[in-house]
Amino acid sequence: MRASWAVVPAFCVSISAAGARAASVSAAPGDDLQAKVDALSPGDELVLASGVHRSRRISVTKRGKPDLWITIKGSNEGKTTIESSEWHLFFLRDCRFVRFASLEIIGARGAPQYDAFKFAGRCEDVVIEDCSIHDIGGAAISCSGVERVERLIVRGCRIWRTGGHGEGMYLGRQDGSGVVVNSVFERNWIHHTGGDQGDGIEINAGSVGNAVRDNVIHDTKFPCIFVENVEAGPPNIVERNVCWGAKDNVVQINGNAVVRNNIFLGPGKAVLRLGPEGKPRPGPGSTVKAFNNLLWSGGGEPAVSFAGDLDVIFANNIVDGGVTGKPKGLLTHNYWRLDILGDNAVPGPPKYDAAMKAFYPLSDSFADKGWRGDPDVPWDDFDGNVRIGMPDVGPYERAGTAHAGWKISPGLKPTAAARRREGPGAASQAPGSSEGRD
Ligand SMILES: [Ca+2]
Ligand SMILES: [Ca+2]
Repeated sequence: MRASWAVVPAFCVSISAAGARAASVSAAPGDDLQAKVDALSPGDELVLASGVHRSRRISVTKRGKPDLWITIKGSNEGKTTIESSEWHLFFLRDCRFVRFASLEIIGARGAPQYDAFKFAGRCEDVVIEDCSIHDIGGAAISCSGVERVERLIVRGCRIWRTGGHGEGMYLGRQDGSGVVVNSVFERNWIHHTGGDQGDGIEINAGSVGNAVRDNVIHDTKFPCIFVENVEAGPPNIVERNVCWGAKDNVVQINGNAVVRNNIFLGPGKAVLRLGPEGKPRPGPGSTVKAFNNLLWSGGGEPAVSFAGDLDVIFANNIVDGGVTGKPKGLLTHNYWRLDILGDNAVPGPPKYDAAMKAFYPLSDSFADKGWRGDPDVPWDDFDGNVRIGMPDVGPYERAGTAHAGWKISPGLKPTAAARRREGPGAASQAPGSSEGRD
């Protein structure tokens, strides 16, 4: 039975496993959200009722505990929208163990440049999930003014029509003086970013040890994924993403990263750029490993562009398009459509239906033609399936003549577990997708 908000107790107290009092508090449209957030203690959750809340900046400086997270979320009884009228809706400073979920965030008409989630100081263990962020005056997630952010997870979010500099996510300071590390950005759908730059996900200098995986990113201005970091440290892992369409390079990786099992498609300046534009400045940990990617430009335009001074290990990739620049490093077991660099693992044209974004090979010509000479060569494929025998060349491990995995389309990429539950071809559920405002 669905209870109306009038009869739901506004304050329910329960005793957590740790023995602390944890409360669930609700907020109705018109309530003072800052006051509600200020009153939260470790373990508490604030549930915003469905409807449109209008708010100025909400400062979040709360610290939960490992077993007592603080949660701020929308009601599951309908869409909860927060319309922001001021710079930076959620301003997170020095917070820990805080989770945001199931919120739609939009900018008020005529609001100035602002970000939906703006981080400052030192934040750890923050989760933002299943949110829909669009028509805002700045970035959706901005860490441009932080000292250090660690273990940030952004998952299952749809982000579109950003403004200002326009990044979907801007992670770390440009000059490396503030970093985002050991964080995960997964299963997001980022598209039609706006503003004057509009990168999809941008990881800046000194930000290392992050995972960017299973995202669907398309129709951006600057690259869909831009890893600017060239510094040493645990590499940034970019895997199982599908990206298409940028007014710049579709994906640009400047250094110290493992890029594997991705499907990157034109149009764009180059589909994958390895190394900085302009004068290369490789740092001490700059090697880029690119394994089992599909790079498709659709013609003679560059599918891959090498900066030259950057060390690469480039194997098991399908390069369906042109090549610019001269690589430095090891290139082996790749398929080259036009210009052959090193060996060519597979003769003849690839057999897949590019017009339908269906790149599962229609023949077994790529099967077992790959290389396993590096520990970062993937053991799974784009769909999350285990690779059998030698890795196949490209993002898919062929198992049978028909593709049983997710069909590439705008929307959230479903998890392998969800696909198994729902069967092949199951439509992905995207937050905010019911609006049809693409
Ligand atoms: Ca940018
Ligand atoms: Ca195989």
